[in-house]
This record gives sequence, C-alpha cells and structure tokens, in this order.
Amino acid sequence: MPTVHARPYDFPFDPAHTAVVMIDMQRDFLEPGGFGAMLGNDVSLLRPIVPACVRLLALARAKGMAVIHTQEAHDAQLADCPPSKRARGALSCGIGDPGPLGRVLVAGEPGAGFVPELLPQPGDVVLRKPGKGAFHATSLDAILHAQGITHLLIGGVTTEVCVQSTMREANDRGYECLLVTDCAASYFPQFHAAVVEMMVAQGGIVGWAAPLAEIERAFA
Ligand code: TIU
Repeated sequence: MPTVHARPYDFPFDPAHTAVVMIDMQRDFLEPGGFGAMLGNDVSLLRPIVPACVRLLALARAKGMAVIHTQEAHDAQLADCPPSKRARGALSCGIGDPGPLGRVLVAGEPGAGFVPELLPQPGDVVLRKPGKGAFHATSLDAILHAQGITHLLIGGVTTEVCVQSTMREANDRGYECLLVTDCAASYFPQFHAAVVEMMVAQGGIVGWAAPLAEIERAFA
C-alpha cells in the first residue's frame, strides 16, 4: 500500500478508497475582479499552486483515485445564500452583484468557473456548495460513502477558510485526511503555515500534511 511520509507520521492509503478533493479553484478566488479581489485580497498569491494542483489531479487519474472538485457558488436567486453571508464585509460589489467576472459567486457565471488549467474531466465529480465547508448542505458524505472512500487528499483555496473547514468536517465524519501543503494556498501566507501546524499538532488531531512530492514518492 502506498505510504506517504507525512507529518505527524506515516499516512498509508489505498488509492481505490481515496479521493483527491480540490477545493474551490475558481476564477472568483484566483483572478482579478472576482470575489477574492472584492474582499480586498491580493489574488496573485494563489496562482503559484496551480501547477502542483495539475500534477496532483493527473496523479489521481493515473492511479485510479476519485477526483472531486468543489465550487463555492450560489443559485441565481441566492436562495441558498444566507443574508448574513451576503452582508458580510459590506461590499460595494458583493455576492450576487454584477462584476467584471459576472455576478459574484453565482453558479454559471464566469467567475464561478474553474481556472482553465483545472477544468473537471469526464469521471470527475463537481460539487457545488453554498458554504465554506464542503459537507455543509451538500451530498458529499453520501458521494464518498457510495464510492467506498475512506481517505482524502485535500488541496485548493483558501487554506484557512474552505480547505480548513472541509478538512475539519471530514475528520469529524471519520475520514482520514491529508492536506497537500503545496496544493493549497491563502491570501495570508502566515495563515497557511498556521493551518498546517494546527492540523498535524497533537498527534494529527485533524489529520496529516505533506507536500505533493511525498505523495508522488509513495507511488515510486
Ligand atoms: N475569502 C476566503 O479566503 N475564502 C473564501 O471565501 N472561500 C474559500 O476559501 N473557498
């Protein structure tokens, strides 16, 4: 069985029961004019992980692991967007408003789409989610159960918001989770680093962490 030399200790996993979960690699978070930019962030900080994410997805497909892309987006009526979420930040151009990438964080708009390098391929699962955690108000748990998935390799953006929320939700549901450290990024590098430490502290209280090279090495 492939075993990743991870923190805080080795992470063995069966590819047939493992999914790569790629969190919210959307134009709204990575490109100027999207939701991340509206929040006042330097969105250029997220782009450097894209090549590693491409390699992780290619490895997953080559080794028979499930691939799940999550997408933070709301329906056109914003029926699944709590007013509290829409109001947060008091943005002049916020969720549902027309912006340079279409209506901000609305499904089907250009900004809600994935960055071109990471478009879903046939056989991948695409999961729209209204919250930060991918288990909240979605069928993710049922999808993983149906496919016999017990282990998750998690990447995407941003590390301390949707990635961390999802990893914590998954850990509480009994999934063994590894954060792929160079396939995740934050607008705040210090938050990314802190999350990695939080996940693996206390004997892996939330899970494991390792860079992509260690996952590739596990298959070598
Ligand atoms: N703002 C921020 O850092 N993240 C989000 O709003 N969503 C995700 O992390 N996907």
